[in-house]
Amino acid sequence: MYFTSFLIAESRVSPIPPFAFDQHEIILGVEKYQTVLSGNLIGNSHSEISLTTKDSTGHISLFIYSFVNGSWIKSVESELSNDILFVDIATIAGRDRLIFYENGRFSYFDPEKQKSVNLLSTSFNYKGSSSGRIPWVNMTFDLNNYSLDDFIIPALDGFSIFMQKSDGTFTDPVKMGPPEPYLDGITFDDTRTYREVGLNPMTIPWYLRRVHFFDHNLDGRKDLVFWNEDHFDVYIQSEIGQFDATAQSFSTDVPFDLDGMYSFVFQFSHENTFSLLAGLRKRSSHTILEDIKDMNGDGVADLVTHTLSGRSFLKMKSLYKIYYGQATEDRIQFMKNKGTTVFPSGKGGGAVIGIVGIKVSGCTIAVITHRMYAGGRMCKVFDV
Ligand SMILES: [Ca+2]
Ligand SMILES: [Ca+2]
Ligand SMILES: [Ca+2]
Repeated sequence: MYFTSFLIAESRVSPIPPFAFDQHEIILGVEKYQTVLSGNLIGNSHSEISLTTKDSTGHISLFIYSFVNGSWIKSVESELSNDILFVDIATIAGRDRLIFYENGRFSYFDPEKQKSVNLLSTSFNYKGSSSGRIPWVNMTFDLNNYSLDDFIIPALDGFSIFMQKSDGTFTDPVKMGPPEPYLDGITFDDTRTYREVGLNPMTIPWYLRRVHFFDHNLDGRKDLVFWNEDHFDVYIQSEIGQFDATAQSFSTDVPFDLDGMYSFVFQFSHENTFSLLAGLRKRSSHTILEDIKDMNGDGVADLVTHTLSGRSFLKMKSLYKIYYGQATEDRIQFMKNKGTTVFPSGKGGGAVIGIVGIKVSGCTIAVITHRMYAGGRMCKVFDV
């Protein structure tokens, strides 16, 4: 039936022109360290391309390329502070801005004034390298859907949330969420504890995997939710777009061992790396809280777990379970007897990139994206 639907839909689609895209080339120079990001930085009808470079003497420069009269031209060239540690693009007061972090403060670059403007100060304990390239580190998300990006800054003992006001300034931070649970853990290929490794461009996305974001109390506004050992802490979003400073808690009978895919790497620190890769060990199985999002399109968030089982770290089997969120009078419940299973075939479960729920021709399907050993990607599709 679905195949027939696709055929009907296909017959109504206008033919795609053979060359739907123009190809352009931008020469970005020869600096060894280059970071490219895109956004609507100038405020016209096209997005721009920003290039942040660092030369061999540590000088940091910013270039913005704009699309003008059919070609890309360099529209901004400016020196930036040499103390910048990482960059990002965020929506500040209605405009995309290149933002950067240095010396305990976030700033953005104003292309009209050709200078940096302070955004907020924070005692964020960044442990990334200050030499080499300038990484892209994203800690900005529009949490209340006001089209203004807010900051979630992780720390060892929770998260600091800075909400953006309409004038582009930020509220005082609200601290929320439990401490990072693996601070004394060691990954199987390291000798340092996670506490010693600290917050850097690789681990910051790991920390942020512990932030769950869905409408728990069914009032139409998404809430911030954290797994805290054996229950969830939820910080409810108010009708003015702020989050309660005090958490409510709720529990679930859905079984999982770990929260966030990153936590998987701390489960093997006592094992020999060669045995782990070659599979010369007992079979292990871990079930991870993968995500909480609406998978079947009914507007109620669903809880997705990912079980990885096997002997070799490289050949683990994946098993996804989707537990449908049940709307009660005033909140969502996740129950272990209300679910479905998605089993992607093939080995290398660790190569699974993610699972999303999308609607196609009125049906909702789960799409699992795999990273293939040849370097490409493939998707597998399941009805849910
Ligand atoms: Ca916001
Ligand atoms: Ca809510
Ligand atoms: Ca749902």
